[in-house]
Parts: sequence; C-alpha cells; structure tokens
Amino acid sequence: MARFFYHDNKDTAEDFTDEHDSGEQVSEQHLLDLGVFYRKIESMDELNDIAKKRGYKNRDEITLNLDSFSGDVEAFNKKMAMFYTEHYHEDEEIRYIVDGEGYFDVRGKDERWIRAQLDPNDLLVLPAGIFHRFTLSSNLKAVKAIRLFKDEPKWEAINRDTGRVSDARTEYVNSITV
Ligand code: KMT
Ligand code: NI
Repeated sequence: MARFFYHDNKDTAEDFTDEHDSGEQVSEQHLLDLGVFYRKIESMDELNDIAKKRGYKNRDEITLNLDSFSGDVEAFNKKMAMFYTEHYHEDEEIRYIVDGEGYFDVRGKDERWIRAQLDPNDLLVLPAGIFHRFTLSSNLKAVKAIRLFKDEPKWEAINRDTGRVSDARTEYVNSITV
C-alpha cells in the first residue's frame, strides 16, 4: 500500500534512495489538489478498465535494478541519477507497480517535496507539467512497473535547471489552486 509524506530534504548523492520521511503525512486529497491521481488496483481487469476510461491505449513494462543493467554499476548509477533529476513532461506519467518498490517525489505547495512510496498494485498518474523525480528505495533497489501512455511513448524530460517553460508547464501551473 502506498504512503505519502513530506520528504525531509536531507538527501545526499550517497543516500537519496533512503526513505527520508519527515514524519509529516500527506493525504490523497492533497495529491489530488496537485493533479496527482492515486489508485490501489485489485486486478488486471481494473487496470484495463481505468486505462480504457482515461484513454491509455499503449503500455510497456520496465524492470529497474542492477541486474537490468547486467551488473554495470556505472550505467545503473547514471540512470538512477537521471531519474532523480527534477523534471517534467508534456504528457502524463502513468506508472503501475507490479513488483518491488519506488519513490516518486512531486513538488507540492510552497515547493515542498512530497514523496509517494509505491508498492505492488499501486497506480500513480502524474499530470503533465508537474515537477517530479523518481528513485528506487534502499530497501529493495528494484522495481517492475507497467508504464501506460495515451498515445505513443514520449520520453522527453524537461529538466528544471534548463528553465524551459513549455505550454504543458504553464497549463499545469494555471490549473493548480492550492
Ligand atoms: C520514470 O519515468 O521515472 C520511470 O520510468 C521510473 C521507473 S518506473 C517505476
Ligand atoms: Ni518523469
């Protein structure tokens, strides 16, 4: 079952896969107010149903752990650093956890990081334009997830440090009232 909490902002390059729970919880409603949709999924039928309703026509599966990089620690660490770099996309980011565990961090009100710890059967949808990052957890260092897409997969990540503000970002900011 997922857990949502404020990040303690005490992460370093060495320990960012640790939990970093500040102890302050965040509600599902709060996430909804940010445009972030969470659902516990009980069956593949339910996932397919939601995918149909929300127009997610395509999907693939990703396994992320050291083995998926054939034990190449450098390549693995590079990918981990990339996922953990703050960015947004021009489309929704839709992830369904099949196995393992992961942390999705999203920027909340006052720019505070909110951490969503996702476990098997958790579905999370990040709206287009929201700043976020991802990491595996120190506990498991592995995740298997289904990535769903409305259309063809688009992989472009717009990193925050580029300062690039696309229409998706502007629309997201305008849609948020919290
Ligand atoms: C992403 O875009 O951040 C990922 O695909 C991370 C792995 S999916 C749990
Ligand atoms: Ni992303």
